[in-house]
Amino acid sequence: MLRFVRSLILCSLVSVSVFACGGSSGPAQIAFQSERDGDKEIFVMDADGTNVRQLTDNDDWDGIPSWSPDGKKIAFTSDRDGDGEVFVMDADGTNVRQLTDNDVYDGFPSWSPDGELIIFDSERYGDKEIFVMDSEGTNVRQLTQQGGTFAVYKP
Ligand SMILES: [Ca+2]
Ligand SMILES: [Ca+2]
Ligand SMILES: [Ca+2]
Ligand SMILES: [Ca+2]
Repeated sequence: MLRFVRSLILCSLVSVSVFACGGSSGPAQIAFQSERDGDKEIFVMDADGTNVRQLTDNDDWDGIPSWSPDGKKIAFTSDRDGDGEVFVMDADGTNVRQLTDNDVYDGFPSWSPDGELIIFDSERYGDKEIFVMDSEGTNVRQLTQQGGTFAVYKP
């Protein structure tokens, strides 16, 4: 019986720890876009609306944030190079990397549940279609042929 109770306690501890480590290793957080500084920027706040932090800061359009499943990165859309591109940054706003690079709209990124892939919209061949790429921006494949946008993975 004692052993059973011990394993129950251990299980609870492990569950709590996994839960706390999952997502963003801490309290639940929310990423969002806001125009409060005059143009669109990405912000993060705690789930109760407190502790708001601004992650992007420029005069361009930054929005449509998407958390990586491990909570460590945020993919987003920005037109800072003149048209929409998909970018990814660390969850504190540092280490910004551009994943797409062309002269037409790319945006609305969404992470696959395993964190390996990002789906997004692109007008690179005309109408908006859904594409997928590795989370480093390589190996781009087109998924739709007859138009598509705002794609999201099932969790
Ligand atoms: Ca700004
Ligand atoms: Ca901005
Ligand atoms: Ca683009
Ligand atoms: Ca561009």
